[in-house]
Amino acid sequence: QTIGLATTNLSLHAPSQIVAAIKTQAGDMNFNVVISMVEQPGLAACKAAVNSLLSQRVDGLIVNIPLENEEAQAVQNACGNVPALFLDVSPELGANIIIFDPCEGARLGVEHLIKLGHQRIALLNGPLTSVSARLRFEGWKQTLRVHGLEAVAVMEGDWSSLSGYEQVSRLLREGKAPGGIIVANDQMALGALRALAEQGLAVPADVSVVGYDDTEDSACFIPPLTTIKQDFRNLGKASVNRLVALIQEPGAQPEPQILPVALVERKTTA
Ligand code: IPT
Repeated sequence: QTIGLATTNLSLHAPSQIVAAIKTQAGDMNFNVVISMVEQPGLAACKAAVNSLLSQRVDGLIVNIPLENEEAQAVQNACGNVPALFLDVSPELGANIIIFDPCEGARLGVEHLIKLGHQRIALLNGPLTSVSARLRFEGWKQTLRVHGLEAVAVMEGDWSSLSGYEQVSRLLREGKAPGGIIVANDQMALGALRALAEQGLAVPADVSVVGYDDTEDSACFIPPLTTIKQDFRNLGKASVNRLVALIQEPGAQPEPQILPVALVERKTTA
């Protein structure tokens, strides 16, 4: 049997590691995986990807594309009787979803810096068109508020390391070096580390940096990155197991499944 996997841009580290994990688990369960990658954001491209998978007669679909609730609903409808599982949607979506806990991930990063004594904290968002980027941003702001703080700067990148480099370079050129920067993913944190190094700022002595994802390379950044771990292997296992169960029992009640995240303390915070 075959699993259809519709995915966002695979040149990004997290989605490619998610696909790898899904492929491994599917192989272990004797399922094929066919992949369709969208190059454009938005519903039209996602629907085209899903339709191309459906036309290949897949038995179930995993969708790792950021979708608003109405968009996910439309994709779900397009799937008809073929079960679909969503990985990048709001926890409020009433469908089959598996996501990492965004509130917990955001809280862990902010509280880690606050415990180290930081008060001047800057935020580097992912693209706010992405529901996951918005949920992380909301979680950061809420945790800061609980501690009587507000971000000293808010930036927005596009998940790429280059965007992280550009955003943090600009902030530093304006002479606004914060005590800590919380970044929405490890790739942008990589760019942030380069920007800080170029401006002669030491990490973590002058500025602390917290990433998000814990992708395979993050332990080899200079310095090794402190980050929020989303266990992509675990996501791969959970999503294939869940989809296979849905294929075998299509009538099951839709359920949100929230996976835990964890702070991984390395060398970019002090
Ligand atoms: C999310 C990653 O955290 C982020 O780094 C980026 O790669 C993004 O995906 C791409 O859409 S993980 C996702 C399952 C919310």
